[in-house]
Amino acid sequence: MDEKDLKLNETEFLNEDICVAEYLVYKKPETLIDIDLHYCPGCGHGVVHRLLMEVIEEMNIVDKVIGVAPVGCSVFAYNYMDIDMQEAAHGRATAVATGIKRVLPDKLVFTYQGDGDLAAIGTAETIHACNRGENFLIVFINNAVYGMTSGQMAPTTLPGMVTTTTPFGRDTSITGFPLKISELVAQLPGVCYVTRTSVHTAGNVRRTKKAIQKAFEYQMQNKGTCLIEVLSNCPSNWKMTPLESNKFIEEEMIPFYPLGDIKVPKEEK
Ligand SMILES: Cc1ncc(C[n+]2csc(CCOP(=O)(O)OP(=O)(O)O)c2C)c(N)n1
Ligand code: SF4
Ligand SMILES: [Mg+2]
Repeated sequence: MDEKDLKLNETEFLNEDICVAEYLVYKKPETLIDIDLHYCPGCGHGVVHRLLMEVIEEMNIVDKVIGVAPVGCSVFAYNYMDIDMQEAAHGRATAVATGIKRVLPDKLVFTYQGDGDLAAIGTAETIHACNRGENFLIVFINNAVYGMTSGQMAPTTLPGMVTTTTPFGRDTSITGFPLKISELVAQLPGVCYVTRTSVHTAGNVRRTKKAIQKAFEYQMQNKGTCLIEVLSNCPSNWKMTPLESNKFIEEEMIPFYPLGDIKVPKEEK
């Protein structure tokens, strides 16, 4: 762009002049289907959907990828992602992914699961798939509640956190402590990569994208199970504005669920 182009004089430089292909620096991935998402404003699910589709397109693996959708707010993930997708019963995504990956080992498989799906009803499937070292990626969306069913306590709900089933705050003497799934599965020898990211700031969105890319690379190298936990906003059930929900992640969730790599492949240490 030369100086003349940069002159933002309304009469000379209309919007149509800016919106030309040669100035394009960002576009929506084609595999992110162009329909309205049903997610609430400020929800983290849509951001993670976009990142997955960006990575899959950039890595040129659109025809190789199979996703497994969960039950939860992202139950319709297959309506938004223009790739091969399979729905699983609540909590059973890693069992379904095991079958798919074993029958079609050349495919790149990922599950997409909320904390209720993965860490409550699906705890057994998750732990055993990780313990078997199944060679696929688990994308774990931790918003600390059962979002879809109106915000009940999940195993990941923070101590003292108010939910519809813990109206006085989560009392750990009654309900136990939040399950740190990432730290748990990182102990298992079949698991190669575990990291915790978030989508509440631009920098963390970029780090989440990088983690997804790395996990697909490890899967191509048959390294075992990868799990990416994403701390994700649920403004509706947290009864917050989207901005307040970003602050909640920063000030309440991250101190309890610290961001960063929990396990990386041996040769990268
Ligand atoms: C077998 C079964 N049990 C319970 C439900 C009800 N149910 C639907 S979604 C959900 C929780 C989803 O929470 P989470 O996985 O955290 O996803 P989020 O909506 O927060 O993204 C529950 C309990 C169900 N659909 N099927
Ligand atoms: S209820 Fe929460 S998780 Fe579900 S779409 Fe709304 S913000 Fe997202
Ligand atoms: Mg949830």
